[in-house]
Amino acid sequence: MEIIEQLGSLRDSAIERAQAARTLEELDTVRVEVLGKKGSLTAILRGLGSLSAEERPAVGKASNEVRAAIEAALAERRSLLAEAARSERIAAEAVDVTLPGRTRLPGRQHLISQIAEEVVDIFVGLGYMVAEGPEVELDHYNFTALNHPPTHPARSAADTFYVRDLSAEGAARTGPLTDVLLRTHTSPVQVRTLEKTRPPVYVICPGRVYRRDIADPSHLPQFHQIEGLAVDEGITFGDLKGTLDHVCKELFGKDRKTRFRPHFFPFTEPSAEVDVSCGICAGSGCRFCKYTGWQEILGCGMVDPNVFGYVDIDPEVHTGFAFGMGVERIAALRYDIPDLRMLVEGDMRFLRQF
Ligand code: 2NM
Repeated sequence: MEIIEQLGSLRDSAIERAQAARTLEELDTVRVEVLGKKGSLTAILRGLGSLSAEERPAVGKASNEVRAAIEAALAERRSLLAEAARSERIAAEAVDVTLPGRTRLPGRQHLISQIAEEVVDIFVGLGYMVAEGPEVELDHYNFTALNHPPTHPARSAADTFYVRDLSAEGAARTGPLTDVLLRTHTSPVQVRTLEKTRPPVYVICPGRVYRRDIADPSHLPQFHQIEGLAVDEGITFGDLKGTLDHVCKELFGKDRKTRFRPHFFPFTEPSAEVDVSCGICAGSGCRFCKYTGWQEILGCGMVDPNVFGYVDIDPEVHTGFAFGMGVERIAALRYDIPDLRMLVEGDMRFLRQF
């Protein structure tokens, strides 16, 4: 009987296709094409209606057997492919718990910020206020009001970064292009403070400053300073010495001594540089202090009466002392850092030591 033969070859080809399917998707395509509503088995069964009553039972039985055989082949292949897909997924998701983990270093404050904060905290402990001001500054606050004569070498374009205003108003402006600059110290913040606050004034000014230097082991064109100022009735050089000696002992240790050497600054008179006894040899001389027993750490002096004149303070009533220190320099002395450039290179192998 022709239809029985058709069913047999359909079964054989369907089973062969099922066994050849490489994925569950391919297998499902086989199922739909054979057993689905528009499938090839379904098409043959539709022809059943035209058979005689004698033929029908045998053909019906045969078609049920064919369907069962194809479904069995599909199920067998399906469980095989499902198991293979599962093993593949497990292999892909496998975690080797014996691999070393990725270390993530915690973030930290930069050494310069740590030291600046420490110095500021010492002065806050003495009752000083903290003041900040612009890094782009006027010549008036950076030099003139700080008693720098018009010809002072620090005012030259070789030492100071001058700022040109490239806007339309700036281009339209007449007059010298030398009145806006990047501040070379934080003293202008103190002048601004004296301009808007009457004594007594006790103020500490940390901040970034700029000088036109080539970076080398002891210079950076951008660095950090902390300057301080005390203005009150009856402030003396003794107050200056006592304050700075205390600060040096807080910063470097109680066993340290200080000495004040005469110096010159335009904004103070008299002026001095302060040395602290060497922390390595305690003053007997070693290579760290270049065999002097001392390390220079800051500059200071009594505020020049000319500076008071610019901010309308009567030097017969008020006197004051001021000082300034470089934060990078303090860091270098304290941790024996041989080259200030190491502080700005961002190499974590260096920075994470602190
Ligand atoms: C220094 C050394 C000596 C200083 C002076 C003033 C001001 F504003 F009062 F005139 N501020 N800072 C000063 C004095 C700074 O740095 C080495």
